Amino acid sequence: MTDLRTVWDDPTVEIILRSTETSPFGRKVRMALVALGLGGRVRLEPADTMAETDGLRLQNPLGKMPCLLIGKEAFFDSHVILEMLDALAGGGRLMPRDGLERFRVLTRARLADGITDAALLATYEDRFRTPDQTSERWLAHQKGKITRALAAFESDLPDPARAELVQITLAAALGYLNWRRPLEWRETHPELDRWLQDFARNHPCWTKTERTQE
Ligand SMILES: N[C@@H](CCC(=O)N[C@@H](CS)C(=O)NCC(=O)O)C(=O)O
Repeated sequence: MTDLRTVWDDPTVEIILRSTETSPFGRKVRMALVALGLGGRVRLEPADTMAETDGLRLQNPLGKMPCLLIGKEAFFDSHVILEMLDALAGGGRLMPRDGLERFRVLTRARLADGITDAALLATYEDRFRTPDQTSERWLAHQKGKITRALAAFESDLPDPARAELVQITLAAALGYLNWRRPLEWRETHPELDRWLQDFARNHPCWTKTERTQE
């Protein structure tokens, strides 16, 4: 069996993260790399998910980023990559190693991912449909998911002093909401808004992964 650490430490193996700076799922990976001190090993190579000629579609047949290339091998999606980074950091750094708490954390992280998924679908509705094709019903359906998930986090906030799986995933989701604005959430969820400010203040992984382009 190939040892992950051995491959990661092999300087002849190139490690590339296919992601734009603007991808919220890519930002999860970039935040985790910074939080775990693993970023130096990885080169960021933007991907164009709309371009047929972009090698991303060969690397990940779904054509989605982020996609982590270790030599010629591709690993996706963001959750799998965060599991890999946690393992590289010795395990138990981003998520509990085992026990019921592990599955609680994984579920909370999927809830936060669901905010981003719904926000992306709302964004794509704009991008892929002409104004007369836009389904307000579909947009309301996605906004309902976001609103319910935000309420769940507002009433049970993760510890902002830690940069672990749930916090990183939630911060990436909220950052994306702040950018794309499928709905206004900050005034209606003041605790969560404060939570993001605390997280941002506490962890350089937030500022170091802010997008430098629109
Ligand atoms: N579940 C995936 C979602 C990835 C995803 O949806 N990425 C978006 C960009 S943030 C994408 O590549 N969209 C292009 C497409 O769906 O064709 C993950 O966690 O990595």
